[in-house]
Amino acid sequence: MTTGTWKSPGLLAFAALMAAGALSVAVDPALAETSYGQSVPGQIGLQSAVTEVAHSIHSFYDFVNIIIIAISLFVLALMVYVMVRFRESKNPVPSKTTHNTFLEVAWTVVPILILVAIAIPSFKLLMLQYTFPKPDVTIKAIGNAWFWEHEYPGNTAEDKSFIVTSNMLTDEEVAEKAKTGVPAPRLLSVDNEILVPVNKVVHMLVTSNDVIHNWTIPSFGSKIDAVPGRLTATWFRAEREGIYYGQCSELCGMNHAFMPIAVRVVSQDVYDQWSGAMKAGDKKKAKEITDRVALQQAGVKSVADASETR
Ligand SMILES: [Cu+2]
Repeated sequence: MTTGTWKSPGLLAFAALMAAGALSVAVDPALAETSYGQSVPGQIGLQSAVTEVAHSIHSFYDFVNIIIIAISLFVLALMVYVMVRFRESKNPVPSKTTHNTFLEVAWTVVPILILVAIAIPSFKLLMLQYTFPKPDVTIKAIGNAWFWEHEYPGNTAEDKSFIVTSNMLTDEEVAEKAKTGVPAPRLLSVDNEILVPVNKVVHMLVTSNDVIHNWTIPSFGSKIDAVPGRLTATWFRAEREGIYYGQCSELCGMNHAFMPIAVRVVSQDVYDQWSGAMKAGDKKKAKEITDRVALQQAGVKSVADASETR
């Protein structure tokens, strides 16, 4: 390998990386707003956070990124220095030095300190994810090949349990739903969304009926395996109303890519109406409530209004 050929492409690639980094800082605020709950074309970075855990994941991600960039720049500077300072024409007789106690101690201790600096916030984040606050709502998510069921357990004879079965919308169904004015992203929208109240602690108990799936909502910072015969759990307290999408995140088979999860965060009042209708077995009314709140959250007053803006 000759020095002349690889140095410049390396620097070019680095410059491109830096340019990409600068771009990500300058993301359009409108784009950031729509990236709640799903990714959007042209987006760089993570989906917007709406829970304490997701906010912490984002800060940790940013913190580690700063360390990574600092180390990369430091190593690059050292390499450039060595290449210039010790090039053959300037330094024809290389030094035979093999040991330097100060340097050897430094390059052992400094990485240890960096790892400790990363480990402390990392363990804090793990503690936050696995310390479950008292639940307001508990839901059991069941993975199936290839759709999700969500069971809302009841406590008494009147407080009946109910199950929401969510299948992905086909392209035709997406086109049909878009006519109502409700945004229906392809491969993410489902026929029956689950509703949860805003600013309330939700425990999601997760299991599977067949193979290993994974229950994930990026904006909640939730990701947990759904293992047959076992119960795993995650929790979230969504601080913003809206629709939040996720996808099965464990390679589970043929239709792995086609079993999305859609969680709609609504006011306590709407949640009570919806769960009341579901408990009473009135799926039609529950669907009407979901459609109405979906239109409101999409900023559409009525179907007529939606076709006007189109
Ligand atoms: Cu799956």
